[in-house]
Amino acid sequence: MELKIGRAIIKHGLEDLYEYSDVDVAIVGAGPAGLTAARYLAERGFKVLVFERRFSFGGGIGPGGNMIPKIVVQEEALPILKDFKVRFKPAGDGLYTVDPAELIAKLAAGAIDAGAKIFLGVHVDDVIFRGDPPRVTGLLWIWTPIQMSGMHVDPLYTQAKAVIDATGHDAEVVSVAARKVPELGIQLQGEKSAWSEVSEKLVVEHTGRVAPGLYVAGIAVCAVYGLPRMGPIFGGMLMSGKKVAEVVAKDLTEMAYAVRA
Ligand code: 48F
Repeated sequence: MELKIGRAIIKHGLEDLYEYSDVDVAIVGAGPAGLTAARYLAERGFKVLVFERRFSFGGGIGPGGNMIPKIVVQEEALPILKDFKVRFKPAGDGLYTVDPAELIAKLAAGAIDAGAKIFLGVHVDDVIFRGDPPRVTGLLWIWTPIQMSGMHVDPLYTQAKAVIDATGHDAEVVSVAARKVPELGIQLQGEKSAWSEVSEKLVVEHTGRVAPGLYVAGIAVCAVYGLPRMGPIFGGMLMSGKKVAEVVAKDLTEMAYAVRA
């Protein structure tokens, strides 16, 4: 029996790793922005892979507001909650509260049911770039426990037509690209202190392409463009995830036409 269990895991697990070493879109981070983007891209027919460093979904959703188990979403983002069948309760002034566990579960299920693949326990370490002018063409990744051990183990590659940084406050993928591929011309501005209503709008406005092949969504947008942060209000994260999906879908469709022409 043990032989069969082990072989089932190795065979099917390695088949998945092989299959997803080449994707249309690689999203880093299974927080609200990454999962929302994954769903809207996968349902358009793109091959989507999400890398998540932890062994769980949801990023910053789980702790609610300073551990009180509710998060807030504003009216403009309700259509996204409805797409994912997430329930909400009016709190006045165009604000609604949502249960964090329900939001995590339904965002993840929505992304997976739309066809996105999620690999848990993966730390994305670096980008791959090609060409002059340069374009980001993929990622280097390593299992999180290996990364945490501090031992030098060479990572593996994933090729992607588009990479989305949805890594949260530190914008880890854009940061490494800015530092190690200066030819991309990325200048990280650093996140500013809180001004929630302004930042919720600016995050969505600035969501999109940072450099050829590289996109940013969610709170990582603040670190890239020097925008104020917000607190436990998540409508901007959901709308940013949806917007980056639209931008990437448009770019990849245009790329496909250009190749065929
Ligand atoms: O932090 P996170 O939830 O980012 P988000 O989707 O949403 C931000 C909100 O949670 C909150 C906020 C809203 O008002 O301010 O902070 O923009 O999710 C980011 C996910 O990316 C993973 C991390 O574990 C988290 O689940 N992550 C970060 N760096 C890496 C990574 C990495 N290098 N490789 C893989 N996963």
